[in-house]
Amino acid sequence: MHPAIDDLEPLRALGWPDDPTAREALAAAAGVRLARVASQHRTAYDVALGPEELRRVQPPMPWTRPRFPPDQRAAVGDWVTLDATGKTIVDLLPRRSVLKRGAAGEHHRQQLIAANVDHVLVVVGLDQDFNPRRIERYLVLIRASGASPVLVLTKADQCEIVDDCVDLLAEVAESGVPIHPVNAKDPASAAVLHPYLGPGRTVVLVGSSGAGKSTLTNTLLGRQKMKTNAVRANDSRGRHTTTARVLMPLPQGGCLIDTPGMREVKLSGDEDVVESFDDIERLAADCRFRDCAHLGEPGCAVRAAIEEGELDEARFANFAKLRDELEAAATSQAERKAEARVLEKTPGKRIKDKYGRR
Ligand SMILES: Nc1nc2c(ncn2[C@@H]2O[C@H](COP(=O)(O)OP(=O)(O)OP(=O)(O)O)[C@@H](O)[C@H]2O)c(=O)[nH]1
Ligand SMILES: [Mg+2]
Ligand SMILES: [Zn+2]
Repeated sequence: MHPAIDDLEPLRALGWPDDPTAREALAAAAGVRLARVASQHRTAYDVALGPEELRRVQPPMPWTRPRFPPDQRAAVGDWVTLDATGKTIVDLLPRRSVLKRGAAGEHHRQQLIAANVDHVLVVVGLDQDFNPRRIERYLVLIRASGASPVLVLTKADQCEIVDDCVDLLAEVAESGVPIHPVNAKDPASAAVLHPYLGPGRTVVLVGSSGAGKSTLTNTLLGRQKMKTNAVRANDSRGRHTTTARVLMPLPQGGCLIDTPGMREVKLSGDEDVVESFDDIERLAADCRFRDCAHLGEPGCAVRAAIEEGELDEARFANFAKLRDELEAAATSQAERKAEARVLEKTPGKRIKDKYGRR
């Protein structure tokens, strides 16, 4: 058993769900103390042991090997157990959810954004940041995460067409995805988000730089913890003020993870694009060909819907783009995994490949 993990109450305040699945996972883990990853550094982690207690710890040896699978190293939000010294991570608990994206660059690598979150709050400014196509991308990523999406439209206090924007997004998001226009600076307005917060719960805020993630974080925390910065007047772009992902306990219990603004919302390869566009999927059932790609085949119900104005052409174009992008990412992902398996079996291979076979 875990002698030091008898008292789970401080951890519940940190978002520990304390349900049978979570307890089972904990019982199966090695290590003597449970903690939650609050931030990541080049080689070390800061973990929280309770709402008031942060500690710098080291990863276990295997994680430091270059070939160790990156998704099996801890990300912000992960639950880990520590050894008897309390200074080294021993085990990573199975994740209930993990939000990831394709890392920036051409290599189709994956980047973990946050683990064990219940809700992903997509923070979008009701200024020039507002872009339904980008929101569609976020929704595809979130669908694959195991967490639920919530759309938070900030700067509602500065926008005159809030209702129109909400209506527009209601067509983009699947039914059931909540949409909340807020003034992120105003606690009374941000209070609509309280149902997603509280003991045993975790939210992560994602969105472009300048959207108001840190402003909202400060308002929900009730203090100015995160630095914020004005956006550029001409295009509403932020200045990438937040530079690292960080998990913070909230006064009402539970945790919130603030993240740096995303320049690119790339698919990781593990998503399912069709699932997120259920309107297109429904139309496709009436296409003449089972495998219709809706690119000009005869008897295509999707093209017909576009011509009749029932389906937004721009939404379809985004769907087609995401579908291609997913295929490319998934192919690279599969190739990388196959290569890793070969390297695993023949440790000298990488060096031989690099310097030429002799
Ligand atoms: N009026 C108004 N201003 C807001 C609102 N939300 C954010 N802002 C302002 O928008 C600017 C950018 O906000 P930040 O919270 O720094 O944005 P961020 O998403 O954290 O940006 P990065 O850290 O760069 O990713 C700040 O000047 C905020 O005061 C809002 O709802 N209403
Ligand atoms: Mg920020
Ligand atoms: Zn078709």
